[in-house]
Amino acid sequence: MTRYLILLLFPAIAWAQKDSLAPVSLNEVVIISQKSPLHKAAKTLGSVDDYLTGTGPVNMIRRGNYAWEPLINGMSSERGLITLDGMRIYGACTDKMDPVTSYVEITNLAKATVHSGQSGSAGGATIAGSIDLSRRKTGFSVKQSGGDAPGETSRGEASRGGMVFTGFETNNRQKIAGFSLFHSGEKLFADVDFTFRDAENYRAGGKREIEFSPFTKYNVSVISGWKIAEHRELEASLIYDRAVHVGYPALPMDVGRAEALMASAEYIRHHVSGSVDLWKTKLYHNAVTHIMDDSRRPDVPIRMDMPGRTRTTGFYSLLEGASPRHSWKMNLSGHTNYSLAEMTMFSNTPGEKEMFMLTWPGVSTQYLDLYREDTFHFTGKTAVALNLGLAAHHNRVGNLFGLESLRIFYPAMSQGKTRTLKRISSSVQHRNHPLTLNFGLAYGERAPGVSEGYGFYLFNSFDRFDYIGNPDLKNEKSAEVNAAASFKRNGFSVKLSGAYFHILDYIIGKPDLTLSTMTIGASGVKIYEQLPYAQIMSTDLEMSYRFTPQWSWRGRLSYQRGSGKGAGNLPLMQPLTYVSGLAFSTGKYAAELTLNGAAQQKYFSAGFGETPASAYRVIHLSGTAKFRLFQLKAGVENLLDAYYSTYTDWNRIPRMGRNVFFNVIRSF
Ligand SMILES: [Cu+2]
Repeated sequence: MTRYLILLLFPAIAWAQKDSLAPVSLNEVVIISQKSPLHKAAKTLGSVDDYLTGTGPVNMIRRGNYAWEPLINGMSSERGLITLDGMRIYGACTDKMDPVTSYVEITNLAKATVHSGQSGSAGGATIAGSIDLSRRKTGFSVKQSGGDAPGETSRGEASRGGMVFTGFETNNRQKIAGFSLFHSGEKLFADVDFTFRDAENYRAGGKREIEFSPFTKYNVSVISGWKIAEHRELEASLIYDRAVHVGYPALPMDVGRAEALMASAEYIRHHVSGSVDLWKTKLYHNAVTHIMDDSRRPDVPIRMDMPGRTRTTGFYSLLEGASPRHSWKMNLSGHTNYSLAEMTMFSNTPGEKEMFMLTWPGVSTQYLDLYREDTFHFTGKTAVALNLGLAAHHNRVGNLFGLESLRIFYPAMSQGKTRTLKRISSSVQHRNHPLTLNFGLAYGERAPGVSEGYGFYLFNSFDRFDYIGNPDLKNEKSAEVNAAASFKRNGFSVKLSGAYFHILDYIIGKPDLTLSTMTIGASGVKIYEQLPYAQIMSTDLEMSYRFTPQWSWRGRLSYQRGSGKGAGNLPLMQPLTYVSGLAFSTGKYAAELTLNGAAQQKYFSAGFGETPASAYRVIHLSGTAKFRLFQLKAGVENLLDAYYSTYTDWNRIPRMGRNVFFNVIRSF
């Protein structure tokens, strides 16, 4: 039990403890399921964003207190990949106010798996890496021992249960409430959950109120499985998420409504043949609506409405097999997406006509992908993994008005464009207890995102430029080297890891002085262009030590550096950041004292509007107690009420000041 607990307390080192047929890639797993509230020193009822912050190479860009944008290895969403059980979802905001992670709740998820670089390309082309969110499900109950399907419990007969939870946070008066219920039978299982959150404006250090920072969120999900026959299952999942009145204090606009409906159906077969263990085929559809406006802002030069929406339909079919010395995976996947965003500007002069533009001109994306992964176990100690992927990518501007608008800048532009995207990666792992060494080489490509290719006057409030897409962009290509070494003995563990990306035809906005702005007050217009190359280095040192069965310490140092040929430093690169936490836990009680901080940011991108983020230090304190009827988690974040902002805070908007929180969970 204690060993299990420690494992969950330090998800960062959990990868080293898997059995010898585990994948060679350096993935990191965050356990999100609320079933074991002692598992993490952070808030049990924290947001998905709270859970993802600081997991492996993931950091979160903050534009307010809601819907943070994951950065993987210092690269923002166009270069990364976020999937929900393999499902692709496109955010519907031209300003990245709705990353995929904002449309799920902690009750929907069991875990999040973070892959760095090409090791995360099983779900499609990526450069930075991927985050795969896994649905939480109770699964079937099994009579015979040795259940073989993932997600199955070892319960003997049908069972029912659930939990109710509630939470409160003093700083922004956030109220959290919800429940989850499950039924688990031999032939049928079902999980239902609901979560509600409502928060007012938060206060930065010194009780300074940050205006336009409230949010309200509702989320409901259902997942159910039916065992058609031995080793054959059908599974269906539905998530509906709705956020209203979400404030983005770092941006000039807020969100009236952000809504997503995500549905999928899956056929799963185990023990297909002697060499094939698993065959899964999924069909899915999701629809995202994002209603952005400035109706709540008192003083704006011009009123704007900017709604956006995306629709995505897709599938995947995955085969997995293993023999004693070889395991493999093959995935055929595809999706089609439609993205449309518009902007209407209402003049303050009476009688003057409003102006209408398509900021995403009805762009459709068709994507088909074949992926193969092989892991060879040469000896008990050495394993080699090889991944290959090939994708066809097609974009088409569906709206003629939008196409004509873009043709003002690109008269010869055709309506559609097809690309092929290749990727390959190899890695070697050598385990010789207590030491594990990893080394990998990889190459990958990505297509420009919808904004980069076809965006029309998208205002970036960080550098205050209007951005125009470029349909002639070439694929961005990344060559990657990664290495890790870890040592683990007698309760002590240390892991040093690093990745280096050499990115060719790096896509970035560059000022075009001949163009005039659309947004009032904008500094100019930037067109997406490509640098010959850019370089990003990401490093991480993690340590933990268990002094006694009750007391343990963990520490972490992270650092990133990025620069582009002819463009100086890249934006959003992590200065030296540290975490040091002292934890105490018994089966019944747990407590942790954490110090988080960073040195001053030395290398920043003035061209992107960055100013050097200052050094800071914050202390958090939390505790958990397990009673007979319920579990209580309480704590104080930012104990000393520091006023600070970090390199991921958009426009250097300050973070939350002192915050006392309570989480109560009752399982039954
Ligand atoms: Cu938006």
